Amino acid sequence: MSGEPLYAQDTIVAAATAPGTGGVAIVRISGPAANDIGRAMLGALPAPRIATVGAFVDQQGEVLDEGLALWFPRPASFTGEDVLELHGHGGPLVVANLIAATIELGARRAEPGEFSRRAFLNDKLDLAQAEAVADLIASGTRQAARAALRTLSGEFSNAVNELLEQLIRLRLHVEAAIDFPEEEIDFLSDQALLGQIDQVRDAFASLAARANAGRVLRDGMQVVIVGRPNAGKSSLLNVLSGADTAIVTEVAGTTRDILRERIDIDGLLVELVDTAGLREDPDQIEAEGIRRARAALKNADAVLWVRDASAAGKSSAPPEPLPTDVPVLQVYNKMDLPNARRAHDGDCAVYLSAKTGEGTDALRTELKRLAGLEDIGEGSFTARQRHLDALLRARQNFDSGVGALQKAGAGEILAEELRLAQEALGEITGRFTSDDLLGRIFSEFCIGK
Ligand SMILES: Nc1nc2c(ncn2[C@@H]2O[C@H](COP(=O)(O)OP(=O)(O)OP(=O)(O)O)[C@@H](O)[C@H]2O)c(=O)[nH]1
Ligand SMILES: [Mg+2]
Repeated sequence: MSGEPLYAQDTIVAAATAPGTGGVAIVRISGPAANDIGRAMLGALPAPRIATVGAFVDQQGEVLDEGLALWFPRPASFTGEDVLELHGHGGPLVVANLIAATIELGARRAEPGEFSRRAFLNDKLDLAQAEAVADLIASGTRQAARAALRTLSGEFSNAVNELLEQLIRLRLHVEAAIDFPEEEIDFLSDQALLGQIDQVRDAFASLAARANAGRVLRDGMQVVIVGRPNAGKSSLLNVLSGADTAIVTEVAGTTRDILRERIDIDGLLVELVDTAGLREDPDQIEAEGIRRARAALKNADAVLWVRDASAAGKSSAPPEPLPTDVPVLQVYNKMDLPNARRAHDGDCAVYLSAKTGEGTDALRTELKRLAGLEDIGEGSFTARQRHLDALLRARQNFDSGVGALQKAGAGEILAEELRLAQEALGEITGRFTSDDLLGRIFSEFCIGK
C-alpha cells in the first residue's frame, strides 16, 4: 500500500460559493493536479496559505479574471489534498470560465459533497462532522447553527467514541472471562461486570436523549393542532406565530385545508400545522380536510389537542384516536371567558387564551420540554435521524446481550451482541461504514461542499 489514498487519483473543481452574482466567487480545486493547474493559471504557485493577488489565465494565455489565489499544500487543507482556491469576481460567466480552464488542465467537475467526502476519507473529519458541515450551512435558527458547530468541532463524535470505549472495555472483560474457562465463570456474581453494564446502560440513555434533542434542533419539530370545530385551533396558530395566517370565524368548520407556519421558540424550530376541526358529520370539503388532518397526524412529533374550556358538558374523549407514539398535549383554550373551567384530570394540560395570549408562554415552555430542549444552549449538538437509528440498533444489541446474560448466564451471546452494538455505533462516525451508505450521505450535499 502506498500512503496515497486510492480515491484521490483525479482532481475535482467546483464553485465553493453560491451560484448567481456576488462580490466574490471562489473556485476550489482539490487533488493531485491542483499544483500544475495553479502554476499554469497563475504563473507560479503562491506561498502556502498566503492570499496572493494575480491574474488568472487559461491555456491560451487569455486573462479570465484577476483576484486572490490561495494555495493549501496537503495535508493541511480542508480535504487533506492539495487545494487551490481562486477568489475571483462573482459573476456566473467568470466562474464558468475559470472552471472550464481548470478542466482543460485536467480537473473534472466535483460531484455533490465530494470535497467533504474526501475530507472524510483523508481523516480530516469523521462522518458526523462532515454531516455537520451541511447542517451548519442549512441551519434555520441560531441555536441550530451553534449546535451544528459543536458537532462539527467533534462534541457529538466524542460522546459516541466515549460510549464505544465503554462498550469495548465491557466486551474485553466478558471475552477475557470466556477465554479462561478453567475458572468457574459466574457472570451474575461479577460485581465489576454488573457495574460496567449499568454504566453503559446509563451512557446509552443519556446519549440517546442528547441525540434526540439534537435531531429536533436540526430538523425542527412538527406540531399538529387538532380538536373539534371552533375550539380555537386557528386562533392558536395565529397567536403563536404572531401573524394573521389563518382565517378565524365563529362558524364551526372554518378551516378546511392544512395551514403551516414556522415559528422559532428560543432556537427551537417548530412547524405548527393547523387542521380542519374533527367532527362526525362533515360536509364534503370538510371531510377532505379531516382526511388531511389525519395524514398530518402521522408525521407529527407532538400533538396539541385544543379544547374549548368554556364549552359545557365537554366530553373528555379526543375527537379522534390520537397517536400514541408521540406526546399529546391538552390545551384548554378560551380561559378568558367567564364560564371557562379547569379540567379535573387536566394536570398535564395547558390553560390559555388564544384571544388574549395569556398562558401561551407556558405552552412554549412545554413545547421546549417535549423537545428535550428546556435548557438548550450549553452542550447541545445537532444529530440526524440516521444517527438516532444507529444508536437505537446499538442499544437493542446491548439490551438483548444483557438479557441473554441475565437469563442464561450466556457470556458468549453478550460478547457477540456487544460486537454488533459497537458496529452500529461506529456507523455514526463512519468507523464502520459501507460505500453504499457513504454514497447516500454525501450525495445529499450540494456541489462544491
Ligand atoms: N373568547 C375567546 N374566543 C376565542 C378564543 N380562541 C378562539 N376564539 C373564538 O372561537 C371561534 C373559533 O375560533 P377558530 O380559531 O376559528 O377555531 P378553529 O378551532 O380553528 O375552528 P375550525 O377551523 O372551524 O375548526 C372564533 O370566533 C374565535 O374568535 C379565546 O381564547 N377566547
Ligand atoms: Mg380553524
